[in-house]
Amino acid sequence: MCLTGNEFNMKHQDKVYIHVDCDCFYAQCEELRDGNLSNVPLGITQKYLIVTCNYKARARGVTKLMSILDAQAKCPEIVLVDGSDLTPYKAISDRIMDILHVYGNVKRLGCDEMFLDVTEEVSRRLMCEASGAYVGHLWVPGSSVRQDSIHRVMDLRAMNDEPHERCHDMGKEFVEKATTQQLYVGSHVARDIRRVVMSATKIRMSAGIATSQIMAKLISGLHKPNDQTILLPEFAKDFLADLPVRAIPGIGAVLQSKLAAHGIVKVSDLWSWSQERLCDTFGEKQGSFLYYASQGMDHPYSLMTSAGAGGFTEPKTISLEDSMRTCSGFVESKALLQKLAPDLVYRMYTHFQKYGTCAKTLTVTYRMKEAGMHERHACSIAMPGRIDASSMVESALVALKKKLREPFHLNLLNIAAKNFQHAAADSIHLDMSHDGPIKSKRELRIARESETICDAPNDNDDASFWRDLNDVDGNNLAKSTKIKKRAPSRQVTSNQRKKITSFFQKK
Ligand code: TTP
Ligand code: MG
Repeated sequence: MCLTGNEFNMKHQDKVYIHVDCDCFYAQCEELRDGNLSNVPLGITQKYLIVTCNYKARARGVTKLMSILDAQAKCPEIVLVDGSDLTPYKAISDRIMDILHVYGNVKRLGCDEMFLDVTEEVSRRLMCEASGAYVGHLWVPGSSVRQDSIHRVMDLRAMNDEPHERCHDMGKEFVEKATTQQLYVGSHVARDIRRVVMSATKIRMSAGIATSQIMAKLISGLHKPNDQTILLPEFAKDFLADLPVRAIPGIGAVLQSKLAAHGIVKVSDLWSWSQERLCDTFGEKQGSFLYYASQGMDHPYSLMTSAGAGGFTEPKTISLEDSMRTCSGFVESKALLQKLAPDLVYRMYTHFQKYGTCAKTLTVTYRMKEAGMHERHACSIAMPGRIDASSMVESALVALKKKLREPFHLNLLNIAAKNFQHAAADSIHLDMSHDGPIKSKRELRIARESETICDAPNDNDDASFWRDLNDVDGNNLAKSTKIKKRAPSRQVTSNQRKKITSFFQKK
């Protein structure tokens, strides 16, 4: 924690990380189910939004998180498939995780993106052969980067191909540097991984290869779809300089506005701030995170550990949430909690089986209807001794009653299991007798769900940046009924959904 940036950088520069991210993930999953969907512009919907779309639809101007209405205006023949049941996507995601383990320690970031520490695999390969050439793309200063859509600051794409003569003409000395060689070999590992995933699951993915996780993630989408990019550490600051701070994974809307209040808009604006000043202004955890991130380095907290079964890093939080137009009073809150709780119990159960730990704290987070979209309030309570859906609902209500007085109107409710501690199997009372996960999920149409991998400073986690983004259009909620009626969407029936689920599980 007290290492200076340079000391830390020197210690970690010999690492090789690959960040992989599936291309239009839900859309690819649906195309696998029904091959005909590959030939048409396809949008996957949740509520009133296109959560993703295939690249045919993107070529027509449709983007992730566009409203259905806007997407239909851009591309009237778009085929829409409801993507609110995440079960088939999770099944495919799990299969990809299993494959990646062969190549090194893996950390799951979201359902379609993972980090791999391939340092050992690279060293093994380097012992046999040096690599004079990389595969895929190499980012060099001077290549421009653009934001893929107005809704997603962090989705970066290369504007033009890198000037090839510059990549290949960087000098023998440069190419022979140990880090360059490692990353070049890393690019071969990334290509192999993408090929194996493709042949085993038919899913295309893109990758970023760098000496830090943060840079690997930032560059992995530059040449989407189905391609990969290397970033050498000496170019990290050139790459970062003009990026808006919000593009940094871990900087959510809340932190972005705090930074803006201090005149920090671009990443390079952070460079004139010392680590001490950042910590004094934004707090120890957030300040040091900002310092490392602005240099393109991983914060020590976020580094991959081999903790957890099979090399998985144990999630620190399991949370489920739903947003709605209005949820008024405790009776309606209870009804909503009753929908969320069974799935949380199920997730705690699978978590316990995998890691042998059980959450001690239950946190309920809510957003008042009249409040700004990033203004959330949280209240916590001890996890009930016997963990079943109804006692979880009762505990959550007790927590809410400490904070709220009727009348009140919410438009978002989240319940989270936190503070996981080791527990003996006979001391845990997890009862799922009321609801199985599939049943609850189908009924629920959970807007989003998340497993937060690391304890992140405030809004510094992937789940929250998805959440924030989905909320960007939150004030369009009122339109949703109208849209649904007008949309000639090809919705999947529950029978079809059953077939899809068993199809993916068999594969
Ligand atoms: P992304 O990786 O952001 O998107 P993508 O894989 O569809 O497209 P890309 O080629 O640009 O990577 O997210 C993965 C999946 O998560 C996506 O297929 C749909 C879902 N998703 C949400 O449910 N809510 C969101 O806000 C976003 C951005 C994605
Ligand atoms: Mg993706």
